[in-house]
Amino acid sequence: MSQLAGKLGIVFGVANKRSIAWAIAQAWHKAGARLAFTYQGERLKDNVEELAGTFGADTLILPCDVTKDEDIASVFKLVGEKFGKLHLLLHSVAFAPKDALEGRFVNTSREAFRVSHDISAYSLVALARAAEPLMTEGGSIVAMSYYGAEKVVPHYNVMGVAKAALEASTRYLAYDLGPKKIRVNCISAGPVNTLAARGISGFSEMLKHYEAHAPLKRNVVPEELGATGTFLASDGAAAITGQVLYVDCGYQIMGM
Ligand code: NAD
Ligand code: 0WE
Repeated sequence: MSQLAGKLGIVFGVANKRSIAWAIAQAWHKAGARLAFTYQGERLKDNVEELAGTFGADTLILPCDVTKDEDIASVFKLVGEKFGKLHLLLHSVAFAPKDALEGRFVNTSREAFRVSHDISAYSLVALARAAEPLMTEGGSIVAMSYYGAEKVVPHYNVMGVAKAALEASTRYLAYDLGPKKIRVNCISAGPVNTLAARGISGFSEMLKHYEAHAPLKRNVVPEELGATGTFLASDGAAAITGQVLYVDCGYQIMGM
C-alpha cells in the first residue's frame, strides 16, 4: 500500500481520464506519493484540474509545453519551491503530425521528423536535466514507449524512430544519472485505447490482433501499467535502470 510513502513526484502527459499518465498517477498516489501535474495547453487545463484536483486542493498543476525551455524551467522552479526535492518523474508525452502516421515512412518531412523527435524523445532529456538538481535523494524516471521502436509497425512510422531515440536516451540518461542514484526506465506498453490511439485507423483491429497473438490472449489494462509504474518507482526496483520493460501481455516475445 505505502510503497511510495514520502515520495514526491511530477507527472507529464495527462490529457484526460483515459491517459496512461492518469493510470500511473493514480497508482503512485494510492501508493502514498505526493504528486504535481503538468498539462500541455489551456485546452487541457480544466481536464487536468478536475482529475488531479481529487488528490487535494493544494495539488500543484502547471502548464508545460515540452517544446518550450522556458515552460520547463518555470515548472521545475515552482516544484522546487513547493516540494524542495523530487523523487519521481513520469514522461508520458508523444506527438507526431497526423499525416506522418498515415502515409509511407519514406515520405516523412524534415519538419515532421523534427517535431516528433523534439516532443517524443528530446523532451525526456530536457526534463531529466531539469529534475536532476531536485533529485537529491535519488530518483526514478519512467517514460512510455511502444514496440514500434524496435520492429516495423505499419503506419507508426516516424513515431517508431522517435521511440527508438527515447529508448536509447533512457540508456544514456541512466548512465549519466546512475551515480546520483537516479534510475531511468521505459515501460513499453501494448496498445491502449487512449486519446493518442483514437483516430488511428485500424486501431481496433490491432487490439484484436494482440488478443489473438499475445501469450496471455488479451490486451493490457491501464491498471497494469499503473502497477508496473509503481514497481519501477519503488525501492523494489532499486537495481533496475536503463531498461525497457514490456507490459504487453507477452506480445514482444513472439516471432510469429
Ligand atoms: P494521451 O493522448 O492521453 O497522452 C499523450 C500526452 O502527450 C497528452 O497528455 C498530450 O497533452 C501530451 N503532449 C503532446 N504534445 C505535447 C507537448 N508539446 N508538450 C506537453 N505535452 C504534450 O495518450 P497515451 O496513449 O496515454 O500516451 C501517453 C504515452 O504512452 C505516449 O508516450 C505514448 O506514445 C505512449 N504509449 C501509448 C500506447 C497506446 O496504445 N495508447 C502504447 C504504448 C505507449
Ligand atoms: O505512441 C502512440 C501514439 C502516439 C501519437 C498519436 C497521435 C494521434 C494524433 C503521436 N502523435 C499523434 N498525432 C496525432 O495527430 N501509440 C503507441 C499508439 C499507436 O499509434 C499508432 C499505433 C499505435 C499502437 C499509429 C499507427 C500504428 C499503430
